[in-house]
Amino acid sequence: MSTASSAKRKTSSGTRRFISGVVEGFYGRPWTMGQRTELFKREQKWGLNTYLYAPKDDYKHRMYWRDLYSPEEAEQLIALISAAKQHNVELIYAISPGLDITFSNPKEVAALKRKLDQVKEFGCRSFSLLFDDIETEMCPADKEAFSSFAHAQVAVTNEVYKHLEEPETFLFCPTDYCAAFCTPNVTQSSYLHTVGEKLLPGIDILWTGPKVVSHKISVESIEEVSSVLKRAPVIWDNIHANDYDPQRLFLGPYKDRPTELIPKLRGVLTNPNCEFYPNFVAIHTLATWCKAPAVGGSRDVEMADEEQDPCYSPQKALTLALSDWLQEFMSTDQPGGISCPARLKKELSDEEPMQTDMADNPYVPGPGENPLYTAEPLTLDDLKLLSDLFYLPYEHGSTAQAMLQELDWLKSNSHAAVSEMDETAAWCSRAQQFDNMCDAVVQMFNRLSNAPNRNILYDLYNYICDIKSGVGLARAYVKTLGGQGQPSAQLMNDDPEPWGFRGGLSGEFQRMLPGHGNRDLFRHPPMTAVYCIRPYCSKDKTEVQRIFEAMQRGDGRTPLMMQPPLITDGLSSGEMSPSPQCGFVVEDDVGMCGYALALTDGKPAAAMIQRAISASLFEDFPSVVIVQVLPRVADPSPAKRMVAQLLSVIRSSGSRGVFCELRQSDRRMLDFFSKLGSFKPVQVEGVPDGVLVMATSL
Ligand code: GDL
Repeated sequence: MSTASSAKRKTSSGTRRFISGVVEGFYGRPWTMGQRTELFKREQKWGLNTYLYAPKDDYKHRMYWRDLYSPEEAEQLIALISAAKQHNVELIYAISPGLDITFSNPKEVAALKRKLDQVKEFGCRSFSLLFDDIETEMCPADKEAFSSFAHAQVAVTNEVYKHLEEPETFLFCPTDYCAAFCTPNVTQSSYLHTVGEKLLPGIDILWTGPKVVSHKISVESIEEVSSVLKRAPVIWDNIHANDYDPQRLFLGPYKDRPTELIPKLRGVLTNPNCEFYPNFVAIHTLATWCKAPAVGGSRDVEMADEEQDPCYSPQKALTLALSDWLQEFMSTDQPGGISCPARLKKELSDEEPMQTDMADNPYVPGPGENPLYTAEPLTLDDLKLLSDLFYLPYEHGSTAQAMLQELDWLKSNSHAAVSEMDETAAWCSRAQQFDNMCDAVVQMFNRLSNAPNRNILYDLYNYICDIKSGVGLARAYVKTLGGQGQPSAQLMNDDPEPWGFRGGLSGEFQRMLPGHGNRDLFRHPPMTAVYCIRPYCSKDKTEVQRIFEAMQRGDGRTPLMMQPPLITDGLSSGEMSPSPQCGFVVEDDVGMCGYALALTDGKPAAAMIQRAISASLFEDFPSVVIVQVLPRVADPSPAKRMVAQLLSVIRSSGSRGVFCELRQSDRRMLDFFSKLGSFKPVQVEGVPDGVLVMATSL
């Protein structure tokens, strides 16, 4: 970097200011100019300083990047740039030419310069070139001109940067913008090395962390990438981005980025939810994080989270954000200008309401007439609950987690609902608590939908409706388990209303694929050991047999010959093969450690051991499954995943149900199937003593 430009990049105190703020970088409907202006106000108020303009689906940002802005568009952009300035926010204009640019064609580079020159004329001084989410194969012309894709991008970026006279802020987004995209890894990525070495030092580089949506960003990972890039990166943080799933919204606090990172980064920009208004928490908590004092500096005792981070507590930052958000929910002075009933205005403010006919002459119900509808005000607890239900991509909030745990317990202990007195009382009391939690969600929904600020409500509406109906189904199910509800009401109805089941073709596809739901946050918390689940093949016969025999020996107390035979023994011993696609094995770093095999039609296996089992079992549950996992696998997740995959294959084969036979001495597998929740014990004639049958409908 030249001395002149390096001086330019410093503030009066001699250090470059930490870039902090928002990147509008998601797919889908871009924010409106009004929302962006509102964003600048908030950023200024909360101490954030940057806005990166990069809406993926804005025509002229990406797909039609060469096209100049029309006079009307120019007017809007000029107003936006000046609004940012007014609020002391640096607007960085980004362009994404990577879909179709030919890097080696001077006309293309000229088009890029022309477009950025136009935006410069609008008053913009900060720019960015983005090469994320593009095809990595170069066209023949570029292959001839450049030794690699990185060389092509760097050459064009450096040229544009110089053409714009080395702007103080100029950002580059690489195609390999997270560790997961680097081949073979960050330190050995030739793409990143070229970028680090060849990109002019005045250009900063965007980085999303270990993954596109990074669960955690560690100091070590940033030190690693900084040494390759030869500069501290600007984090493009997708922690609150929700453009990849229409059912998710993230209202949890900025989290799992230690504040120790701050001095090691050039900045942080959050790319949040597509819906503008629900981003209050995402941006507010990021602002709190950015204000965390440097380690060694004066500690903010209020914000400290002794266990995690001495300078920042996500929980406290969340409470601060939600308290401020509550004010905004109650505000009738709304950005976007939707008016609310004069009566509400009067209730909410000391000021006189606007003079309208209604305000002059309000309707007062007479005796015997309906009283006026009154809405209960929204509370901070409502917002805490809302945030817990829509928390973060890798974590549910504490109440959501507690609800899942309770439902799981109620389900797996449903036998207690109708057994001994003490057990029943305990079950009913937990069922009541669960019902209360569900009721809190419904009450929150009611108070939210009555809140005066309709803009926030409308952005939240689909999500809160969805959770309300999900909770309603769970609530009805628990009532059914406790013998209070009508099983046929909503859940087990043959012809339920469309809200009685999760809809959508995409969901249906997912349910048909093996592994559906295997990233469930509740059932599958991140594991420490690495397991590989793969389809069974005939070569696996011997290993499966070995595991079977090891498990048969079991505790060593009951000799092999004394153990009652199971219908599935032929599958485990290799005498029978599983039905097509009905076998999975799991391996850890030692080798094969478990298997799950099934027959879509269990009758031949029963016949093989001359088991005269009642025909009604096969009518309801034609298929049979066996699962075995060596005791060294303490984590139940791999077995659960194999079962989930098997059930999905069996269901696709058209089977109505599956059963398994378990030896009563096999406590582990009994426990495993009981905890799964879906398998229930069934009484079957013709089963030897010491064998239990559990089954599930599909
Ligand atoms: C991405 C895209 C971003 C998108 C996000 C979440 C970057 C650099 N690019 O990969 O536009 O919103 O994932 O889906 O993050």
